[in-house]
Amino acid sequence: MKLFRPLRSALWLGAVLSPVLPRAAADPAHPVVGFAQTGAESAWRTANTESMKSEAARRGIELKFSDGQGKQENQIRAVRSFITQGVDAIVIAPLVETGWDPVLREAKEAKIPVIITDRTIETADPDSYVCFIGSDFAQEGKMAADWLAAHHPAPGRIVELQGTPGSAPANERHRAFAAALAGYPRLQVIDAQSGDFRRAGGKEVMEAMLKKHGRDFDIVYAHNDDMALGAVQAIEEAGLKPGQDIMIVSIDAIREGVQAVIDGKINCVVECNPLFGPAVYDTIAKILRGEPVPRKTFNHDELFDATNAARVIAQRQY
Ligand code: GYE
Repeated sequence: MKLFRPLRSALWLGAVLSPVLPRAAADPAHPVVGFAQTGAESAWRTANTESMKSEAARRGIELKFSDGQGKQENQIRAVRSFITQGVDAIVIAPLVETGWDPVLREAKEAKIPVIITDRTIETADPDSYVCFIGSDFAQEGKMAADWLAAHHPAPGRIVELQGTPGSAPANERHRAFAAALAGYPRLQVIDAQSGDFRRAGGKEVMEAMLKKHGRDFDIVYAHNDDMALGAVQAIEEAGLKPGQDIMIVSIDAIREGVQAVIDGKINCVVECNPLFGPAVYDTIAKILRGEPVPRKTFNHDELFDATNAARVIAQRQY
């Protein structure tokens, strides 16, 4: 099995035509694109922003970028301003799953196609956006649980560091992990709290968990590497050995996460690839040419532990 495969090997589900007809003025190769980003909470997010910006520059695409600073209302305001400015396409990385319908309706009325990237949404009108490009968070949660079951033979007590409440990755990574764990009754989640996908959040929550539970847990499941790296700090400051006294599994596989696996401080990272700038702009070009696009494109994500982390670190692009 090849251990690192680029984004090209994405999985496509179904094909759709844009529910709105592209406007005649749009140049499919050089469109004006508005991108409403969630914020800058993690290294994953920084890599995602960089992929969107650098690929736009490389292709001569005018990108209007908005950093939502972790607030949905900022993102909604940005989308409204993209509509007013008459961009050719709008890309949203939605902070949370719900609450998008009114602004999506406005984009549809303005005949501007919307691409949802990174995080999925719940909507009453499936035609309110054209397609989704991102990772399969349920699959990632299941991979984390299956890895733990295979590598933690004794009964295990887990603390779960959750992502931003209401966000698709926090919801799905929690749900799928819990569902998979039901098949491994010796592994049990004893407590869970959100660290908001931030390193400082992961550290604070882990300090509180160590104070509350002492040595009564021996596994940490973190919804992202930044929180896991924050937890590593808290565990070390408590005089314990992360990766040994407490097994740590997390998601993203940023370079620092993979390095922590090599250093033995994190035991396993499940990959979540943020580099989908090229896929997003290819998709926009197709939409603007009136061609069908896949309704959902999932990145192919790998898993790295002590058996393969050293082999892949040099190729990590984020
Ligand atoms: O895992 C986390 C980030 O939505 C997949 O958001 C993304 C998540 C990613 O802050 O690090």
